[in-house]
Amino acid sequence: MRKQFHRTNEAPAEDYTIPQDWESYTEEEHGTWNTLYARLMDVLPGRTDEAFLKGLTLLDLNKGGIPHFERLSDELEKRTGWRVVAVPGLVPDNVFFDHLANRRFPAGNFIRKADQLDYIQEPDVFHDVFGHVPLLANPIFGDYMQAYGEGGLRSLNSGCLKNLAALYWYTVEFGLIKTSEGLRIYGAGIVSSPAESVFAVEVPSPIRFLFDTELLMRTDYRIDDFQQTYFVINSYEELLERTLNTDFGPLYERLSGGYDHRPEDVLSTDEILTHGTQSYANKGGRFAS
Ligand code: HBI
Ligand code: FE
Repeated sequence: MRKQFHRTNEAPAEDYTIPQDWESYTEEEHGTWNTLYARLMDVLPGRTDEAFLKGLTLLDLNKGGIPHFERLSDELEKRTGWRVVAVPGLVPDNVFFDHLANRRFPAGNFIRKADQLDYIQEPDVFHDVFGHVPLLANPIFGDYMQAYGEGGLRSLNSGCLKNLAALYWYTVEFGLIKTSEGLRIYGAGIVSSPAESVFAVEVPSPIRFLFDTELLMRTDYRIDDFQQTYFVINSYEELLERTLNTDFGPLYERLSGGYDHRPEDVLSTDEILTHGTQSYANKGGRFAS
């Protein structure tokens, strides 16, 4: 049995890293990875960005079973300098930012139980590795993730961490990208969910805004259901440039440190790709009878 570090009183290492302990994954746990992988591959082609699919293949994440972090990291490091380190679950913000700023992606080493394939509270190895790691093989996206970590470290005492968390949420986790082939997914929270992968690009319910750093950082989000709002970038270059060129000092002064824009609100000045009927959320979402 895998040790559940976060359920013990054991003191964590300062950087919260633990051994992945790859040898102790059971056949059933590798099977869970394979089941989730196969379900996603039924829906992702044609809905997710090519850069994501390219990363999956480049890094051999399609070879079956839970990846070995050291071997995966050696491959990834050759391309963009990123490595994957194992952590027991969510880590404190300062620790998380420090890892990203140093091109280490912290990934949960445990995998969800076979009877909870669709909903998990803490990011597991499938979400973290399948969802996040392929795009770290993309040089521009890799730079964006490092810049986010550096921005996070600089913002620790700003009182605006909620706003910065929204930036991560609406890009790294739930971002959409416009391509010559149409709207595509790149956010890890979407690509690791078969149902939201269809919802995010095809269903008329959610609003899809063009990327706007300030609006995005003012916008609240839900963590327990499909998003009511997505933000769409034109390219990873745009995402990186806009983030690097934003002066967060004055921005934080304008933001209240909280959210003053609800995800379902559409302002007349906003640049909108689809207005969103909100029919899904209005019917009660995931909890509809
Ligand atoms: N820890 N392991 C892990 N993974 C995350 O995505 C994560 C975290 N700690 C903090 C955190 N995310 C967020 O608060 C950041 O987006 C700000
Ligand atoms: Fe994530």
